Amino acid sequence: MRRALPVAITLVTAVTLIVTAAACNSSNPSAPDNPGGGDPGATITIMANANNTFSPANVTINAGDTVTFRNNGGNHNVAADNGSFRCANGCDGQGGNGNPSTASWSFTITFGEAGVVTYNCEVHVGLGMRGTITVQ
Ligand SMILES: [Cu+2]
Repeated sequence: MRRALPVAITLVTAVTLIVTAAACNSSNPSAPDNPGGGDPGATITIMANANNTFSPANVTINAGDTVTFRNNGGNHNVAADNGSFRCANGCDGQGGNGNPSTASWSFTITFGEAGVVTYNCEVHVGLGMRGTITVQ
Protein backbone atom coordinates (compact mmCIF):
# COMPACT_ATOMS: atom_id res chain seq x y z
CA MET A 1 0.00 0.00 0.00
CA ARG A 2 2.79 2.44 0.81
CA ARG A 3 4.25 2.02 -2.64
CA ALA A 4 0.96 2.70 -4.35
CA LEU A 5 0.74 6.30 -3.23
CA PRO A 6 3.56 7.78 -5.37
CA VAL A 7 2.16 6.02 -8.41
CA ALA A 8 -1.24 7.55 -7.82
CA ILE A 9 0.23 11.02 -7.46
CA THR A 10 2.16 10.59 -10.69
CA LEU A 11 -0.97 9.53 -12.50
CA VAL A 12 -2.90 12.53 -11.26
CA THR A 13 -0.09 14.81 -12.40
CA ALA A 14 -0.03 13.19 -15.83
CA VAL A 15 -3.79 13.49 -16.25
CA THR A 16 -3.65 17.14 -15.20
CA LEU A 17 -0.98 17.85 -17.80
CA ILE A 18 -2.94 16.11 -20.53
CA VAL A 19 -6.13 18.01 -19.70
CA THR A 20 -4.23 21.29 -19.64
CA ALA A 21 -2.62 20.56 -23.00
CA ALA A 22 -5.95 19.62 -24.53
CA ALA A 23 -7.54 22.82 -23.29
CA CYS A 24 -4.78 24.89 -24.86
CA ASN A 25 -5.07 23.10 -28.19
CA SER A 26 -8.84 23.45 -28.36
CA SER A 27 -8.61 27.22 -27.96
CA ASN A 28 -6.25 27.74 -30.89
CA PRO A 29 -8.73 27.48 -33.80
CA SER A 30 -10.76 30.38 -32.43
CA ALA A 31 -7.77 32.60 -31.74
CA PRO A 32 -8.45 36.11 -33.10
CA ASP A 33 -5.57 36.14 -35.56
CA ASN A 34 -7.62 35.94 -38.73
CA PRO A 35 -8.79 39.41 -39.80
CA GLY A 36 -10.41 38.14 -42.98
CA GLY A 37 -12.59 35.45 -41.56
CA GLY A 38 -13.44 34.09 -38.15
CA ASP A 39 -16.58 32.04 -38.40
CA PRO A 40 -16.58 29.15 -40.87
CA GLY A 41 -18.59 30.05 -43.92
CA ALA A 42 -18.12 33.77 -43.42
CA THR A 43 -18.66 36.17 -46.30
CA ILE A 44 -16.50 39.17 -47.07
CA THR A 45 -17.02 41.78 -49.75
CA ILE A 46 -14.43 43.19 -52.17
CA MET A 47 -15.39 46.35 -54.07
CA ALA A 48 -14.16 47.25 -57.54
CA ASN A 49 -13.93 51.03 -57.34
CA ALA A 50 -14.08 54.00 -59.70
CA ASN A 51 -10.45 54.81 -58.88
CA ASN A 52 -9.44 51.46 -60.44
CA THR A 53 -8.64 49.61 -57.25
CA PHE A 54 -10.08 46.65 -55.40
CA SER A 55 -10.93 47.33 -51.77
CA PRO A 56 -9.82 45.50 -49.81
CA ALA A 57 -7.48 44.10 -52.45
CA ASN A 58 -5.72 41.53 -50.28
CA VAL A 59 -7.69 39.34 -47.90
CA THR A 60 -7.11 36.24 -45.82
CA ILE A 61 -10.04 33.88 -45.38
CA ASN A 62 -10.68 30.37 -44.11
CA ALA A 63 -11.42 27.48 -46.44
CA GLY A 64 -15.18 27.41 -46.95
CA ASP A 65 -15.54 31.17 -46.72
CA THR A 66 -17.26 33.17 -49.44
CA VAL A 67 -16.14 36.32 -51.22
CA THR A 68 -18.64 38.65 -52.87
CA PHE A 69 -17.19 41.01 -55.48
CA ARG A 70 -19.18 44.16 -56.30
CA ASN A 71 -18.72 46.84 -58.91
CA ASN A 72 -18.85 50.16 -57.10
CA GLY A 73 -18.17 52.21 -60.22
CA GLY A 74 -16.20 51.89 -63.43
CA ASN A 75 -15.64 49.38 -66.22
CA HIS A 76 -14.28 46.28 -64.47
CA ASN A 77 -14.23 42.54 -64.23
CA VAL A 78 -12.43 40.05 -61.99
CA ALA A 79 -10.21 37.36 -63.47
CA ALA A 80 -8.19 34.84 -61.49
CA ASP A 81 -4.59 34.60 -62.67
CA ASN A 82 -4.86 30.80 -62.47
CA GLY A 83 -7.94 30.82 -64.73
CA SER A 84 -10.22 29.39 -62.06
CA PHE A 85 -12.79 32.17 -62.58
CA ARG A 86 -13.50 35.19 -64.79
CA CYS A 87 -16.55 37.13 -63.73
CA ALA A 88 -18.49 40.40 -63.80
CA ASN A 89 -22.15 39.93 -64.74
CA GLY A 90 -21.86 36.37 -63.52
CA CYS A 91 -19.00 34.09 -64.44
CA ASP A 92 -17.81 32.62 -67.71
CA GLY A 93 -18.77 28.98 -68.00
CA GLN A 94 -21.46 29.29 -65.35
CA GLY A 95 -24.19 31.00 -67.33
CA GLY A 96 -22.78 34.48 -66.79
CA ASN A 97 -20.56 36.91 -68.67
CA GLY A 98 -17.12 37.75 -67.32
CA ASN A 99 -16.45 40.53 -69.81
CA PRO A 100 -15.66 43.91 -68.22
CA SER A 101 -18.82 45.88 -67.54
CA THR A 102 -19.93 49.20 -66.07
CA ALA A 103 -23.07 47.62 -64.60
CA SER A 104 -23.49 47.36 -60.84
CA TRP A 105 -22.66 43.70 -60.99
CA SER A 106 -21.90 41.42 -58.09
CA PHE A 107 -21.02 37.76 -57.90
CA THR A 108 -20.01 35.36 -55.18
CA ILE A 109 -17.36 32.66 -55.04
CA THR A 110 -16.80 30.13 -52.27
CA PHE A 111 -13.20 29.10 -51.73
CA GLY A 112 -13.19 25.53 -50.52
CA GLU A 113 -9.49 24.75 -50.47
CA ALA A 114 -6.45 26.34 -48.91
CA GLY A 115 -4.17 28.21 -51.28
CA VAL A 116 -3.36 31.60 -52.74
CA VAL A 117 -5.45 33.03 -55.59
CA THR A 118 -4.31 36.23 -57.27
CA TYR A 119 -6.82 38.13 -59.37
CA ASN A 120 -7.03 41.24 -61.50
CA CYS A 121 -9.32 43.48 -63.53
CA GLU A 122 -8.43 42.86 -67.16
CA VAL A 123 -9.07 46.51 -68.07
CA HIS A 124 -6.92 48.04 -65.37
CA VAL A 125 -4.35 45.39 -64.48
CA GLY A 126 -1.72 47.65 -66.07
CA LEU A 127 -2.66 50.28 -63.50
CA GLY A 128 -2.18 47.78 -60.68
CA MET A 129 -5.84 46.81 -60.23
CA ARG A 130 -5.20 43.42 -58.71
CA GLY A 131 -5.37 41.60 -55.42
CA THR A 132 -4.71 38.38 -53.55
CA ILE A 133 -7.02 36.02 -51.71
CA THR A 134 -5.17 33.82 -49.24
CA VAL A 135 -7.25 30.83 -48.20
CA GLN A 136 -6.01 29.15 -45.05
CU1 LIG B 1 -11.02 47.74 -63.72
